[in-house]
Amino acid sequence: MAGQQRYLRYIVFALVCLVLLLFISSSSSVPSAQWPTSKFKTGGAKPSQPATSNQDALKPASPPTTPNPDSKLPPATASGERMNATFVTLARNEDLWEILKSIRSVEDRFNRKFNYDWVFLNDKEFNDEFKKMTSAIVSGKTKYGLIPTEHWSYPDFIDQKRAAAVRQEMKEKQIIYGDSESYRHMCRYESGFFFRHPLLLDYEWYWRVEPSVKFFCDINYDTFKFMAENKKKYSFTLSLHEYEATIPTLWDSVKNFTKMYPQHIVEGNSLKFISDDEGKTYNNCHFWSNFEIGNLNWLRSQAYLDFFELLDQAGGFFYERWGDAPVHSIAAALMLKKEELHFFNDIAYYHVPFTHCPTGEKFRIDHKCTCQSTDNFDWKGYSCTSKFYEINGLPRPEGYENEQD
Ligand SMILES: Nc1nc2c(ncn2[C@@H]2O[C@H](COP(=O)(O)OP(=O)(O)OP(=O)(O)O)[C@@H](O)[C@H]2O)c(=O)[nH]1
Ligand SMILES: [Mg+2]
Repeated sequence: MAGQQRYLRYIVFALVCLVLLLFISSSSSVPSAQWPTSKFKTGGAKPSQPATSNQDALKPASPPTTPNPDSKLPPATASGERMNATFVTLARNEDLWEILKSIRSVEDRFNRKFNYDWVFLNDKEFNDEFKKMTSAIVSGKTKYGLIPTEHWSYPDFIDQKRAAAVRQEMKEKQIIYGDSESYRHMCRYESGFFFRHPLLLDYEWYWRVEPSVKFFCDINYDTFKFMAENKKKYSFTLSLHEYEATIPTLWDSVKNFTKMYPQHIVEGNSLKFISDDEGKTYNNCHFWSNFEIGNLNWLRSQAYLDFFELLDQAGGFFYERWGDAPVHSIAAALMLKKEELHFFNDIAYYHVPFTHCPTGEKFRIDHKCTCQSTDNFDWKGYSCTSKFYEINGLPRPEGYENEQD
């Protein structure tokens, strides 16, 4: 009996020792404040896989396959002066989650280095969640503006019954947004009012951003400064042909404008971009306005205001479905000099369903692009970018043939 008890004591003692040993060995491999430091500084590629065991975590990080020399990485915040510029977004509260994706993309590729402000505009008050979430990820100041009712409602001279009948007709014809009232207010607002909002009066330059857009390449210079230094007033990344059924009489109004205000039509303009017969008809080419970097003072100029006023009086925002893209584009083509327009080939961009992905692999590698050249819309038949190259005598980039239809 005594022998058995001694035997049991030995077993208990051995078990306690084993548990103690196990405890000591596991606590010694809990990571302390002294993580192994990699030979490669931040900015260099990290090991592609997380360590699979505590043992692995203690090994020095394996060398990255494509080290990025620190000198090639843009600084977190670019030095130098800033332009008087802001991002601007028109959005509804329910656009929050899609606009956050767009902002993240803009910040990652550009604005984290420059910290420009962001103005949000809405026909209803922005709610607290919208303000909280957007201001959390914009690196500059955020401002939230309510659109005055007069800028987002029917002017007196519009026959609302006629407008409703048009919407019904367009619905039957299945014209995209043809039956939408809010879409029409949006197009009219973007055409004639956003640049007059009190929050925008403080700025000279704007960059328009919509929900659900993507930017695919690093932008390592100040695009606003580029615009100013190169005397640019309006810019684009994608261009295409407008859906004719939405603008049947737009060109008639444009012709009336050129007759009434010949002084606003500048010499050396880009008429050839928008008309193939010296102004008789519109070829439907326009810059896609969901992306724009432009000069607010130009939009606030008498020439542009006269243009908008004449179009507004013609009623086409409600009796047809004129978009702000052809309106801005026609104005830019007629009232700016050719050299004042800029194609931002280096801003790789997506808005459903089109992509601008810069032609040429070297550029895409150097700028860490994530877009696929086969998705590039520039040289496809429905784009107008070839025409822009043609009228400006620009040579098309090498390899464009492989990106045609
Ligand atoms: N506040 C407000 N913003 C709007 C309204 N309708 C559209 N917007 C905004 O106006 C811009 C253009 O609207 P979209 O719906 O994107 O129009 P679109 O680009 O022609 O069409 P999508 O292909 O749907 O993107 C976006 O920034 C929208 O968030 C509206 O009724 N109120
Ligand atoms: Mg959109």
